[in-house]
Amino acid sequence: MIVGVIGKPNTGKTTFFNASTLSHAPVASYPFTTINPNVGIAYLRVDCVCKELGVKDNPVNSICIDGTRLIPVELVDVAGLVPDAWKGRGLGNKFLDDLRRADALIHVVDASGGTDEEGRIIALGTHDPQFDVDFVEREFDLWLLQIIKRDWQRISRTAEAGTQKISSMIAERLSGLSITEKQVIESIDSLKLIREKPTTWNEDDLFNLCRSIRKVSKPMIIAANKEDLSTSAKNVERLKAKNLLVIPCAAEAELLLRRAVEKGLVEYIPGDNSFHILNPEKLTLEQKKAFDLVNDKVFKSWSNTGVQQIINSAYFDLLKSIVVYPVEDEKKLSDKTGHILPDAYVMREGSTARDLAFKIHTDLGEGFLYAIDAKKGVRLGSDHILKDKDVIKIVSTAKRG
Ligand SMILES: Nc1nc2c(ncn2[C@@H]2O[C@H](COP(=O)(O)OP(=O)(O)OP(=O)(O)O)[C@@H](O)[C@H]2O)c(=O)[nH]1
Ligand SMILES: [Mg+2]
Repeated sequence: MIVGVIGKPNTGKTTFFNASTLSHAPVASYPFTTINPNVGIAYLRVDCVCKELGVKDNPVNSICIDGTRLIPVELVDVAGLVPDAWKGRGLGNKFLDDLRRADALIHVVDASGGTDEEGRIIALGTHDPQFDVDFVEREFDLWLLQIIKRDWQRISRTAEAGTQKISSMIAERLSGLSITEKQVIESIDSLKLIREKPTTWNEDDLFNLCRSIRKVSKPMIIAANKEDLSTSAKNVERLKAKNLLVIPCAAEAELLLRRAVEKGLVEYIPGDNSFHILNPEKLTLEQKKAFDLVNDKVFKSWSNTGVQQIINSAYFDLLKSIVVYPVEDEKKLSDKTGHILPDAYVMREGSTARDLAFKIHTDLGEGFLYAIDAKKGVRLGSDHILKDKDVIKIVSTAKRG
């Protein structure tokens, strides 16, 4: 699973990316700072099972801080897009190509209304961020439409002649975009388009189809960024009234805190509702001012920076993920070398015990015999559907380690 960061230029996409992945990709107050995609590791924040099991863990693939588990997930930051990007304006549809692999999108908007639709700085509060939400979605839809329309006449006729299904031909054209035929069928049916008669689908039908495919295959959360600015609160309310999932954030504040943690200046776990300065007397005046500002404009007004909440929401609300803890010794809850609760895996809801085995290692999946639910001490079959916070041992004919 991978989540992409999308939006017009200069909204803070790279700042959001750097804050969540602790990367150092270039950030600047002008459009098109990012050209090539940045791929990095962000973390999901969850309550670790170590608490409920009453054990002291020592994770390998993830981090546990006092019962808060941070689990690595992939995030990709791409170039900004401008109206008509699908036709090649700005950096063209390169950004869309860079998002091919994304399973869900975080749409970073400038909630302060201080940048125009091309990302140029304008007076605060003068641009409507809802305009950006609409145009970015439309660009995505038009880009899909362009792909489907390339040889629409031919494929719609082929489908009507009965040689091949329209859903499979559309899915084929969108393959490599993490879009499945099932999602295409779901979209066709939801619009009540007649699958056997694609030549009767008009331009609007095709556009709506693309919109629907985008919605099911690339679910989106709106990150209403720059919450620290005075004009943002009003816009956040307006965005929330019109869109399904909106979470306000302050990417810059999160970045400042994460860097401060790196330097040992503050105690802060991403997603916390406050931060703690370790040695206030050692701060420079400038640092003190910056922390005061973050406290006032972010924590006091919004309770958190929103960045962690958005990443969690992308994985849990949009992608419906669960977290599973594989172990090799179901009694000690450890791996072979004695690490307690070594790994935490993020999986889609509905994943089975066998899926987990394959995720750990192909050999383990192929030699799968059964699994053990370490919490209950019971055997599970290959098709057993896993739950969030399951601790599982896989028993397989494959020898590991
Ligand atoms: N006030 C405020 N400014 C922010 C915040 N996040 C980012 N910015 C500023 O917004 C500007 C653009 O940031 P970038 O992260 O480069 O934006 P981008 O969306 O990646 O831009 P492109 O790569 O050009 O598309 C910079 O001046 C950032 O400092 C925030 O939370 N609050
Ligand atoms: Mg950027």
